[in-house]
Amino acid sequence: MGFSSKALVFFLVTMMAAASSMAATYDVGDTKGWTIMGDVNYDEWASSKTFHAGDTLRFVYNRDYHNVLQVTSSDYKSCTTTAPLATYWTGNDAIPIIGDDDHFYFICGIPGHCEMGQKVGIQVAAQVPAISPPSATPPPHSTPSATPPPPSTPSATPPPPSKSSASYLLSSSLLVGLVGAATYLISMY
Ligand SMILES: [Cu+2]
Repeated sequence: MGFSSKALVFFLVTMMAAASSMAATYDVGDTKGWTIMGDVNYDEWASSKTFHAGDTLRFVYNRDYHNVLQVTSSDYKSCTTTAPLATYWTGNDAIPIIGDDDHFYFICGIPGHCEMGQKVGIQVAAQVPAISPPSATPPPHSTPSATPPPPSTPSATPPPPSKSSASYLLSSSLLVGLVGAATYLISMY
């Protein structure tokens, strides 16, 4: 059991590290997309996700009716469309999230849309807690993982245990043999 639980922990840690390093793509508004229809609450949508640097935000919309402006925090709040940091208008904009522990703000530049709620603020999670364990720990981890092998070798001992029980049987039969021999020798006298 010791081995399997250790193996399970190792497996989970590996999977978590792999998962945390895996980039994700988030469709803004999910299936509803980037729109003023359906009263989509983009704040709610954003707060339901955890964004990491390396992930991708995808805005899917009808380019005839909407666009995407990346704006400052204050322009996001005031729905100011005149000084965007970046502008996207393809109708299927994949925007890579770069920088961790940061905020990114997007609004629709079509008059009135931002005011109607077509705006989303993205908080990128700090990588320190998420990534420093995987990246910084790997060295320590790889060392511990070098240590696990020894445990895994002892755990390869499960077979040995069965052998040790066999050797126990062996030694006990040997003991019986010795006792028998001793008895024989004693009887010789
Ligand atoms: Cu719009």
